[in-house]
Order: sequence, then structure tokens, then C-alpha cells
Amino acid sequence: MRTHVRVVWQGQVGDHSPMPIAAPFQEGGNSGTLIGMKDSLLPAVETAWISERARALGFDGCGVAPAEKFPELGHFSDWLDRGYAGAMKYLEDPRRLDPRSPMPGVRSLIVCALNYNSGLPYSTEIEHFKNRTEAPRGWISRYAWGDDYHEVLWEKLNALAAEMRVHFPEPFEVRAYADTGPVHERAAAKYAGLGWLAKNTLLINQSLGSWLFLGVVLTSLPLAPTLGPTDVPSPDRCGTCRRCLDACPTEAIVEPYVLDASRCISYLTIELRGAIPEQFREPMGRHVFGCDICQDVCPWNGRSPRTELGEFQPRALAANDDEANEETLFLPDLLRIASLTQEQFREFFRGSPIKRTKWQGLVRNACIALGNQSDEPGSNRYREITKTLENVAGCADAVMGESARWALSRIQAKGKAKIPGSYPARS
Ligand code: B12
Ligand code: SF4
Ligand code: SF4
Repeated sequence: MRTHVRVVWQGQVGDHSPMPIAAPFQEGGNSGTLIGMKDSLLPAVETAWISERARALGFDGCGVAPAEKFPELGHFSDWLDRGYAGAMKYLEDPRRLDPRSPMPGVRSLIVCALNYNSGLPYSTEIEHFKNRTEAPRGWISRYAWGDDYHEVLWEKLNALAAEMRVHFPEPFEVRAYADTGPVHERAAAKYAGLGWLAKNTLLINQSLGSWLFLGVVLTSLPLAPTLGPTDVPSPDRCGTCRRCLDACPTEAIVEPYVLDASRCISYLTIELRGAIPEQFREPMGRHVFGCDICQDVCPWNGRSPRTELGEFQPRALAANDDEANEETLFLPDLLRIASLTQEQFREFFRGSPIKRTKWQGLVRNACIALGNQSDEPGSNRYREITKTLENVAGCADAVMGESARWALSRIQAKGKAKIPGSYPARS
């Protein structure tokens, strides 16, 4: 009888929300056969089996960390007290301070990493503003070009849990999170031997870089940790580099390893409801959903492997192929985004992480990106931008309308054109 496991899939996406076997994964590594040296631990071969199954299911990395309070979490309360979480109240959940608290009896954290680098150019490599005849282009973060990664990870984590249920005879519990639980996934990944916590705060794996989604399976099984008692986590390989700090347009990385999330473009464009504080609008540039700059400039992503997973390739910016006209979420047409109706938004972004920012948020962001354009008054593009913004400025939504009026005043001030008064309502 091997079916005593209770699998619980938990967490809401609202929370924002590879091994001891083969080379790229194991940054530290367990040298011995009896890891942890506690006689209650399962033999290391079981950890190796889990890693091997994770690899077979398509994960690029997997490791096991003991369910212990990681030292990094000692800064968490200070970080919150400084207001760095902005409006992300869910980060105040005290269970985040200790990985043992989300599930009673948890002994081990199985951390899985999945590469989402679809191989298209980095935002820092694109000079599309030079082409004035083309539509104005925005930037959507690499992680959001394809399908919702929560779904992709859950499917794989679910499959891993199902295999564990067959493999382990004793009763045990598992609970899987992909960005959705009160667990600091990067700290868990560090102690699972998957990489180091870098100055941009992200987890970097020496071979894979940082284009990695993380998922965690909490289990009551006493698995042998990937890092043995004499192993240390992967060393910090940031060295004297500070490219990410210097490149961040909003100075959100306030000191190495510390992010003021309330300044981060990712927070401003995805998590923040309401108006974007004026001081960040210009530095936001062309970003309409998330930001990749602190990863694009990172030398450890210079030769990151590509993923061939169809789920992470850029989707068409349309509900069906006929409409697509080869427009995708890679460098999307800002005019098209700012003109989306609520119904189109719902259709286009079904199953996409972009739905998190909601229609109001995405149109708001596109208006700000349009306001950051610098077209010559009188050019076709200038006229198109003005027309689109005037349309949004007349809509009933206060935040969208205000963002559009701000953008109009910016581009018109540049061209000394009339400052808008009132605009016709949007159809
Ligand atoms: C909240 C959140 C955000 C917030 C805050 C980001 C952050 N750095 O915490 C926002 C919306 C800004 C965000 C942005 C992004 N996110 Co996010 N996010 C999360 C989430 C849900 C929780 C993270 C968390 O707990 N943050 C809380 C703070 C306290 O943690 P921290 O920044 O690591 O802070 C620690 C250090 O600063 C440390 N510290 C060290 N020294 C010192 C000194 C002092 C004085 C202080 C005060 C603190 C301090 O103390 C803190 C506590 O330990 C996780 C999923 C998860 N459940 O873990 C995903 C996650 C971290 N995000 C992810 C991704 C992909 C992104 C983006 C790249 C998306 C994008 N392209 O737009 C950006 C990257 C921005 C960046 N440079 O971090 C991935 C990261 C994968 C990886 N390889 O690391 C995760 C793991 C999601 C996933 N399941 O894959 N995210
Ligand atoms: S994601 Fe962008 S805004 Fe946020 S810390 Fe990185 S570079 Fe700065
Ligand atoms: S850019 Fe440099 S400092 Fe920043 S995370 Fe990468 S290696 Fe570390």
C-alpha cells in the first residue's frame, strides 16, 4: 500500500505571486552518502531519485533543502519596517519568516528551477526608438511573453508529487508552491544548492544564469539535503561587479542585495493599483509589464542557455491567428496596447501572467510609455500617439484617464502643442 500521501495544491497567484546528480545543477553538492548525519533521514539515494525525476519532467535544476529558518530571513522584518514592500501586504504574513510554519510537520523543501530564457534579444540590446516610421514599441518582461508560469510549474510539480506518492511507501504530506506560498523561494533555492543570492536579489546559478522560475514542494519526508553537513552553498560570484545597481532606472537596488520593491518597475507596472507616482514615470521608459534590466546587464546571463519550451515563446498579441499580423508580446505595439478594450484584454491575456496587472494597469502603463516617446510634432507617429492618448484620456476610469493626460501633456510640452482639456468618451 503506497498511497498515503495527501497532495495539497495551495496558494493563490495573488502572492505575486535541479542535483545531486548532474553538473549544471549542483553548485555545492553532497559528498557523502548519509547526508545530514541524522539517523532519521532517508538515504541520499532518495534525494537523487527526486532530482532525477524532476530533471525527467523538464526542470533544469532541483535540490533539497532542510526545512530550517534560513539566516537571510533575519533581515525580513527590517526590510518590511523600511516600507520596501510598498502595498504588497501579503509579504507581512509571519509564516514567511520560517519555512516550517506554512505546513505542520514539514521536514524538507524540494526546490525546482525552470529556465524561461526564450533566446530573444535583451531589452538593453534593442534600439528600436531609432526607427520613427514604425509603431512605438513597449517592453514586456521576458517572463511574461508566454503562458502563465504558475500553471507550467504546477503541472510539473504536480507530476513530481504524483511520482513521489507511488515511490515512497510511508504516509507523508506534500504541498507545492510556485510563487504562491509564504515561502522565500530564493533562500530555499540557495540552501538546496541551486545558486547564490545576488546583488540584484535574484538567485543566480553559475551555469544557467538567473532566467529561472522557482517552485517549491514542502514535504514531511525527512529527505537528505542536497548539501551535506560539510558542504556550503554556492559562493557569491558577484564579486566587485555592480552593473545591476548602476543600470536600474529607478535606483530600486538601494544597496547590494537590498531591493526597495516599492521603487522597482516590476512592482510599479504589475503590483501597484492606482496611479504610478510621478517621480517614476519618466524612468519607467517603455516598460509596460515588468522589467528585465538588472538581469539583462548581468554577466552571468551573457551565455544563459535557451529554452525550447513552447509555453515560454512570445504569444501573439491577438486572440486568434487571423488577427495576429505577426505582432507578439516581444516589443509590442504601444498604440495597440493602449487601445485595448477590456474585452480584448480578457481574451488576449487568458492564461498569461499579464492578466495580473488588469486592463486598467496595462493601459495605464502603455500611456506612460507613450508619454516617454519623443516624436516630432507633425509626424504621423506623433499624430497617432496623440489620437490614441486622447481616446484614453476621455475614458471613465480615473487612473487610465489621468495617465493619458499626463502623457499628452508630456509629448505636447515637447512639441509646444495645445495642452488637452476634455476628450470625447471612449467607445
Ligand atoms: C514579492 C516578489 C517580488 C517583488 C519584490 C522583489 C523582491 N526582491 O523581493 C517585485 C514585484 C518587485 C518582484 C519583482 C521581480 N520578480 Co518577484 N517575487 C516576489 C515573491 C512573490 C516574494 C519575494 C519575497 O519574499 N520578497 C521579500 C523580500 C524581503 O525578499 P528579498 O528582496 O530577497 O530581501 C531580502 C534581502 O534584501 C535581505 N537582506 C540582505 N541584506 C540586507 C540588509 C538590510 C539592511 C536589509 C533591510 C535587508 C537585507 O533581506 C531580505 C529578507 O531576507 C517571490 C516568490 C517567493 N514566494 O519567494 C517572487 C520571485 C522572487 N520573483 C521572481 C522574478 C522572476 C521577478 C522579476 C524578475 C520579474 C520581472 N522581470 O519583472 C522581478 C525581479 C526584480 C528584482 N530585482 O528582484 C522569481 C525570481 C527567480 C530568481 N531566479 O531569483 C521569484 C522567486 C518567483 C518565482 N517563483 O520564480 N518580485
Ligand atoms: S527589475 Fe528593473 S526596476 Fe526592478 S530592480 Fe531590476 S532594473 Fe531596477
Ligand atoms: S550584475 Fe553583477 S552585481 Fe548584479 S547580480 Fe549580476 S554579477 Fe551580481
